Amino acid sequence: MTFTLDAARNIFPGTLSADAVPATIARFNQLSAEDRLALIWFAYTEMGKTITIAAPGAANMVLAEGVMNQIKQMSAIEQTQVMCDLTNGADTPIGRTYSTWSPNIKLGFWYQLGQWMEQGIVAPIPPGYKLSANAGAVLQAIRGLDPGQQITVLRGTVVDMGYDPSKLGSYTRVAEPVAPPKDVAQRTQVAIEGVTNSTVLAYINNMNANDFDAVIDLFTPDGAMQPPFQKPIVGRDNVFRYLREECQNLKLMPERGISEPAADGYNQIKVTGKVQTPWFGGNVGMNMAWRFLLDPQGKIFFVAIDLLASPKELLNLVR
Ligand code: 45D
Repeated sequence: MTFTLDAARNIFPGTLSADAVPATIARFNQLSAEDRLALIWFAYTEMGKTITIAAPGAANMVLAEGVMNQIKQMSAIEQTQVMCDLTNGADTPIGRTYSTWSPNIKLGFWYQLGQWMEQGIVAPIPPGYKLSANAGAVLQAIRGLDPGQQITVLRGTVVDMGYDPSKLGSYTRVAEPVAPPKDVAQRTQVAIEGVTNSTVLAYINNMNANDFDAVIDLFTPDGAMQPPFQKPIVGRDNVFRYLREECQNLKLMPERGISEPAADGYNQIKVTGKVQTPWFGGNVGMNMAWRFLLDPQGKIFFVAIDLLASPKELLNLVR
């Protein structure tokens, strides 16, 4: 084994990812809880005018139902307190439950609360609430992002809420059930301009079919996957769990790429294209890159998935 994970992470270093996303989330996290809630509300309702969000699947909602019903029964003041506590990462029973949920369950929970806030079932953001100057500036920064970056910021804020799961001790993770992979007859095959590598094509096609057993077979035992703005997830067991928890029903639409030999018989392949999330379907195409490092046997030692800084980056295939 010659490549280290650190070396692998640096393949195609000229790839420009959307740094505005973590920068905006960091600014957001400096704000008061009230400002954060109001800001998300404004950002979410503004976005909702141009891009529609899909209702979460029933499977997600069932898993959050207990907490949602508890909140429904509270007074308006208590409801506001729960939302502020979640935003502050407070150590409360609801904050602890929330932190065991997968991102999709967290998003489904907020989706439902948002609807209830609109309907007056849950305490709304006080009418006429004025954002602080800093919060206004963060909202303005979000307005300036492309839609793919906007939804990534929103998702990031939701995922970060609740009690810190690393302080929970041992706990059971709660994620939506994994649906069986698509029937062979329903599957699609992509073509990528400039890339015919069978591992890369199988990766994309099996991801699109939710066939995570087949996807994980493409990895080396110590293989790693680095999602956008995250540290690598290392080893088959961890990657497999991530695939089952967070990667159902994505649509990967690669467009073009480049394949070149790396040291010691490895191959590095960069592919760019669009990705759709089931939450927004065809309404939002995120500009993405995949940077693969394949071992001499053609197994995936490393793949980074990057959200790109701009559509121009889709054409950046230099080393
Ligand atoms: O606080 O190849 C209110 C991987 C106000 C796998 C609210 C991938 C109060 C490998 C409005 C109620 C996964 C890495 C809040 C590929 C308040 C691979 C509610 C990439 C919070 C390609 C807010 C996949 C709400 C990618 C309801 C890039 C917000 C997937 C909802 C990206 C926001 C998916 C939603 C993204 C955001 C999904 C639903 C970015 C969803 C974003």
